[in-house]
Amino acid sequence: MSSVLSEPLVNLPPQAADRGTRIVKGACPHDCPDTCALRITVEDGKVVKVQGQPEHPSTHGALCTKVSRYPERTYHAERVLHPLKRVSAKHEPPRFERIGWDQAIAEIAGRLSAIAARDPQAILPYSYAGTMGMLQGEAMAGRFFNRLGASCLDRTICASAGGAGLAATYGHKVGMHLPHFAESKLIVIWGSNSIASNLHFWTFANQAKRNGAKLVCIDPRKTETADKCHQHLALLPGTDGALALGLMHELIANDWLDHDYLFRYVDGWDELRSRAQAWTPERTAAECGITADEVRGLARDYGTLAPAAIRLNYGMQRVRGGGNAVRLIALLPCLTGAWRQRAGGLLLSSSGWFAPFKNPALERPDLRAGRPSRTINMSTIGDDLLRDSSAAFGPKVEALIVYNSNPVAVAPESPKVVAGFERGDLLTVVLEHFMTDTADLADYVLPATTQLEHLDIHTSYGHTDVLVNEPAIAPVGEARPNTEIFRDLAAAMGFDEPAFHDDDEALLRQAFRDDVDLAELRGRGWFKLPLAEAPFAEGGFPSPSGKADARGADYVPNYESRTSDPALAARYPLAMISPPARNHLNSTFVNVKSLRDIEGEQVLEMSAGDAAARGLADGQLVRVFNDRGSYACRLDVSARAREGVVHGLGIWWRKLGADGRNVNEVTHQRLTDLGRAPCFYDCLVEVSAG
Ligand SMILES: Nc1nc2c(c(=O)[nH]1)N[C@H]1C(S)=C(S)[C@@H](COP(=O)(O)OP(=O)(O)OC[C@H]3O[C@@H](n4cnc5c(=O)[nH]c(N)nc54)[C@H](O)[C@@H]3O)O[C@H]1N2
Ligand SMILES: Nc1nc2c(c(=O)[nH]1)N[C@H]1C(S)=C(S)[C@@H](COP(=O)(O)OP(=O)(O)OC[C@H]3O[C@@H](n4cnc5c(=O)[nH]c(N)nc54)[C@H](O)[C@@H]3O)O[C@H]1N2
Ligand SMILES: [Mo]
Repeated sequence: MSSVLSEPLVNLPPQAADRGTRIVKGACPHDCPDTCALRITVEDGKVVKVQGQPEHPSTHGALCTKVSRYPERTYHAERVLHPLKRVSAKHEPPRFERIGWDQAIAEIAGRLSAIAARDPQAILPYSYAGTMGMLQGEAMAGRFFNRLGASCLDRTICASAGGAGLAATYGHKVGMHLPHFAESKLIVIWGSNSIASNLHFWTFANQAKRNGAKLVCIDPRKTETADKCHQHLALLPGTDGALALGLMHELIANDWLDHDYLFRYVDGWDELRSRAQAWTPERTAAECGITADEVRGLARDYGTLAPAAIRLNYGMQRVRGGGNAVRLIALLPCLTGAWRQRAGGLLLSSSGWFAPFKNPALERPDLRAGRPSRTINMSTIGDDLLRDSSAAFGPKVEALIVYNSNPVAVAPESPKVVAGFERGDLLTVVLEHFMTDTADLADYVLPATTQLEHLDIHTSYGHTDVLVNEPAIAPVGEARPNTEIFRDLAAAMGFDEPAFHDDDEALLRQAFRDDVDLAELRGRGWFKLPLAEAPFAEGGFPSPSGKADARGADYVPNYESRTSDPALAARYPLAMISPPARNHLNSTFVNVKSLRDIEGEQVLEMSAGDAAARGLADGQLVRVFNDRGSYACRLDVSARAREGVVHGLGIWWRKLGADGRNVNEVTHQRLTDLGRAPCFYDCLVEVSAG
């Protein structure tokens, strides 16, 4: 075995006769705020180890359990290694035959061309963040669908309520810089299980804790993060906006306000102040299902400890009022002037910091050439696949091209999603690594490369570095990068614009404007954006007025709760949330055995009181149900659950569930107040013996 080769060789393409040991610079592709820099060890053409880059500041040499198992996923015995064509009917158990790439591309291009000749808007792309890479995400796919004139997809399934709330308040998705949390004196971890889903933030929070900071966790579930905080407020799901108003009430009553900051840098303060004055600690406590003393205590900490930082995360915006809740919480640091210090303020997403550096033409919207672009919301795919053509809706969806997503498992209200995917007249093409629930319902499955096999470039929504991912190995089997598959389809459909001849190296060069130094990026593995330390110390928000906007922000209660719909709550008294399981990444990794073994099986956490009231025992099989559907899982009677709230930890592949279903069987497709996002955690259910 030869020794580890030094830096300059990292950019060499993987060779077929790849001998010796190489270290390759990579980036974690997953939908997670951490976007870690990877150090990939390749021996004789095979990846033997994936580690965190020790030199990358936030990765700091450490990876989560999931991604350190990346080789197990890439070399998994069940990887899809060649194109597959369906030979069974959609409603029958899936059977596929192996076909060659030429046949697959020719047949798919032929069928898409025939549909496009009638109306290209009957074709819909469906993708999310299976990889967050800019190239294997939308760079070439966007060009293809723009040139085709296909329907557009509104990518709302995760973060668009919070994103819209943040943008309505600050003008963009911007916030504190990650490392500065280490210097805070109070950190409020709000709607986030950081230890499970934002581990590299937790490192900084822990540093602050060791330096004497107080940590408070606001989460209906007593998570592993709550265990490690000084205080945990277990509010009812969807009541965060009320809590924010209750805190404002106390900040006003005790004059813990930065009047100068409010006067200079906030629009609509008078209106917000009068709204907040109606939210006494008692009223707030009643709405949130906590005590008035908890409201007062948190307000005192927030008003008197400095610098005070809030780590908001997307867990709290998956409810009807998610957008307004984010607006109200994002205004808290404007009331106290916490923004004046770099270790004060708030972070929900840092993704807006990248916007001025990106090339807006990468996906070539000009190729649409003025043709109409009907937009379909990915969160209502269940309803939309079942719709006929109409003047309001436009053409019926006849073809669906799915990549970087597993909608049959992750989209709300699965009974409708499955019925849509089972339509005999729907052409479904799925680009995948594995036979997911969605691939099982495809007409064609095309094998895609994993992050170890392709080039990519990454931004982040939790830090502010650009990362490169160099290919470490040649594609496994006949897998091709998404970019190549869309180039092949474009060629077969006769799209001959130069944009379709750009290879991945060319795409990488086009991803950013000139102010990102590609030599530095590829030499070191990452590029740090040049940004101000305390971005809003003197206002300067990226909003039209430069001020934070408080106008119209108000509490919006859930669709489904005991106060907003008492009749429904009488039949389905339990509020169900379905947050991520620590060892899965959405529905990714569920099929990696070592990780699935840690999670065991699909469980529902319930408090001892709620279990006793239903005569249910720990470990038994139960049925979770409402008017939309039901699924079976194992009951975990747990101190992590408060009374009245149950947790269906997600997101399992349906086919690995006890009865072939998962949590989304009971979630609904109604949308949030802002951002047209799903309300996964705004959901009432009942539970009985299975
Ligand atoms: N291990 C792991 N990491 C992940 C993921 C994963 O599946 N597994 N998913 C990734 C993705 S896609 C995302 S979007 C990110 C961020 O994803 P987030 O959704 O922020 O993930 P969590 O940190 O689990 O935060 C959810 C937390 O919010 C809590 N919560 C639920 N409802 C409410 C509510 O109404 N109010 C409040 N205050 N809290 C509530 C849940 O109990 C849970 O602990 O995480 C990413 N990281
Ligand atoms: N009930 C409930 N439902 C939820 C959530 C919840 O908390 N509760 N969370 C929601 C959230 S926050 C999100 S972000 C969504 C996530 O939904 P999705 O974005 O669909 O995420 P995954 O389920 O991880 O599926 C991603 C798929 O992309 C594939 N993939 C990865 N890399 C590549 C690649 O390079 N090429 C191709 N072709 N495929 C690739 C993976 O194999 C995987 O099957 O789910 C949402 N659904
Ligand atoms: Mo997400």
